[in-house]
Amino acid sequence: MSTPLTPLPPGQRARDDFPRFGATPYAERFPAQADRVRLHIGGDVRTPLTLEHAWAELPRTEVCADFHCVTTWSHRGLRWGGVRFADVYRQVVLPLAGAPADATFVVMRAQDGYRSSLPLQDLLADDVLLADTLDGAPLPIAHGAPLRLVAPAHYGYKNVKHLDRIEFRRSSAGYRPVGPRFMAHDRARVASEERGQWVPGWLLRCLYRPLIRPTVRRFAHALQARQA
Ligand SMILES: Nc1nc2c(c(=O)[nH]1)N[C@H]1C(S)=C(S)[C@@H](COP(=O)(O)O)O[C@H]1N2
Ligand SMILES: [Mo]
Repeated sequence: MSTPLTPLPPGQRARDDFPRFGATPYAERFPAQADRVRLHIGGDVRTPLTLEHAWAELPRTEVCADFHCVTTWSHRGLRWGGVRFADVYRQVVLPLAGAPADATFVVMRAQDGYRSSLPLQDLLADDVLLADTLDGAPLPIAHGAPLRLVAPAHYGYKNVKHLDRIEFRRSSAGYRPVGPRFMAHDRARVASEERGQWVPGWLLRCLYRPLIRPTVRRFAHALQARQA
């Protein structure tokens, strides 16, 4: 047994591997463009733009963090590399796209059609990264190539892989989260067990746990089939 680190958040159990995982309809979907960053900035901004070549000019950093899936598995000690969300916001989104200060509802969309949202305030935290490397190597397809959000304080479902587009919006009107509404918490903070809405966290733990094994298997098979 290795020495336990800090205790895991409520209801979480450590697993040694870091599986490819997600909402089941996305298991068989893959990014069309996986080897270079191309990020659209839109929503209620003055000038929508695409961040592509300028990506390489942004200040890079690393974040070491545990990863917590809402279905109760956690994988400890990942090392992500990329650019802080806050740096992209301050150096690109505010000055070049002209995001208004009240556009605080942020939608993130992925190449596989997946999407999630977070309040801007949560995304500006110091440990939130737009990551393009994992443990020193380019982000693999399994974990979100070419670019993913890493927000360690929030459940995995907010950590959008294959990130394609970020929208800064004045309101959530017209936005529909992936899956049933009870599964989508606005913030989904791990420490306060915000797994979903209306249904308590302890009940969601019980509902989600049996789904882990079949989901891991389905995502692994889909990746093998794609690579075969
Ligand atoms: N594009 C995309 N991003 C996604 C998902 C997905 O299905 N598609 N699933 C989310 C969920 S529920 C989890 S737990 C994590 C899993 O990340 P991993 O595959 O790197 O373990 O990705 C999140 N981001
Ligand atoms: Mo998840």
